[in-house]
Amino acid sequence: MKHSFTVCVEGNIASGKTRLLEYFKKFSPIVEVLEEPTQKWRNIEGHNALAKMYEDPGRWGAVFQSYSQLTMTQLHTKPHTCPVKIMERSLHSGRYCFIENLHKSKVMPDLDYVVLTQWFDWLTKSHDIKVDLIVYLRTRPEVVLERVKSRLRPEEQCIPLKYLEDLHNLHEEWLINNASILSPAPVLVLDANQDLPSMYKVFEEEKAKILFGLAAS
Ligand code: TTP
Repeated sequence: MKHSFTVCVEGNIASGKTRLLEYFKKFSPIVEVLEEPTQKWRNIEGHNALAKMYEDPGRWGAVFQSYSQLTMTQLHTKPHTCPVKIMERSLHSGRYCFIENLHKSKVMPDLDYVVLTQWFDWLTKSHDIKVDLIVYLRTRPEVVLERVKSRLRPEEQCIPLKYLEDLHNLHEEWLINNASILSPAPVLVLDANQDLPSMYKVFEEEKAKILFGLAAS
C-alpha cells in the first residue's frame, strides 16, 4: 500500500490522545493505530530517559528529544498496512512544542537546539513524513494538570501548572495561530476538557472527519 490517510493526534500532556486511539482501534482492519512509544523512552537499554529528562532537563532534555525524534521517525516511516493510519503525536509536536519550550525557557542550550532543529528539518524533507490530518485535543492547562496528578505516572509528578501552560501556548501557536505556516496538515480542533463518556460521543460524531478528512460529514 503506497500511502494511507495519516492522522496525527495532538494535544497537551494528558489531553486524552491515548483514549482517542483506543476508541479507533475498533475500526480495524480499516484503521491501524500507532501508539506513542513511551515505554521505549522509559527503558532504553535499562535507562529511563523520561525520568532523567524531568530530573535534569538541562542535561538530558536534548538527549531525550533526540531519542523521541528517532522513535517518532520510525512510526512515520513504518510501512502502511491499512487504508487509515492514526498516530499519537508527530515529529512536528516534538519540534514546535517540546524542543521549542525547552529552548524558550532557557533550559536547552542554543547548540542543542540548533542541532535538533536541523535534524528535524532534514528528516521532514528527506523522508516520506506525509500527514493528512491533525486532530487537536484542545484543553485548559488546569484540566490536564488534574489528570496528570490523578494518573500517577511517577516521572510526571513534578510537573507544575506553568509547564502545562507553556506547552498549551505552544500548541496554540503551532496549530491555531500559525497553522497555515507550521502545520503539516489541516487541523480538526476538538474540545477535550470533557469527561470520558462525553469524549466518546465527540469521537463518534466526528469519526467520518477523523477517518476520511475534514470534507467528510
Ligand atoms: P504525551 O506525548 O503528551 O503523551 P500522554 O501520555 O500525556 O498523552 P495522553 O494522556 O493525551 O494520552 O507525553 C508523554 C510524556 O512524554 C510526557 O511526560 C511529556 C513527554 N514528552 C516530552 O517531554 N517531549 C516530547 O517530545 C514528547 C512527545 C513527550
